[in-house]
Amino acid sequence: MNKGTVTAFIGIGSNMGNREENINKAIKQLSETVGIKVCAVSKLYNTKPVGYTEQADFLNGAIKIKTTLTPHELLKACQRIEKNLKRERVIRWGPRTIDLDILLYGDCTINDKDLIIPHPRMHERDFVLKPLKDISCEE
Ligand code: GSY
Repeated sequence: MNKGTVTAFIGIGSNMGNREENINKAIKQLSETVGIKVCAVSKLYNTKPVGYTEQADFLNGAIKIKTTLTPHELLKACQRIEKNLKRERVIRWGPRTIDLDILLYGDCTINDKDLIIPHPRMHERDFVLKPLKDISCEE
């Protein structure tokens, strides 16, 4: 990618249906999105649900991308992929086929009604930090 390209990290998780397949489909759709190049994908970890605990275990990972999209364009792309994979918000913190969270976007900080970057709870979530560590040092 050319000038104006930013490195960003996305957290990914699923705890409904075929979790690994959902995650792989989401990564494929990310990589097929104009303006996004997937550079690294972490290992996937089976994790106990945090917050609302009466739900199935999650499979969690992290993805490093290079992107020419703005943070809000990237958010829209993630939301489109969640919708394609039939994510439904039945219970607020409840089960989901796929969850894509922008964790970091270059050295940007954003705090508006739609988007907070860095992700406000990433530092307290092992299911985010562990996969992020897998890929954070790769160039
Ligand atoms: O915020 C992401 C959705 N989520 C998760 C998750 O992805 N993994 C685990 N282990 N617990 C979670 N609780 C929520 S909400």
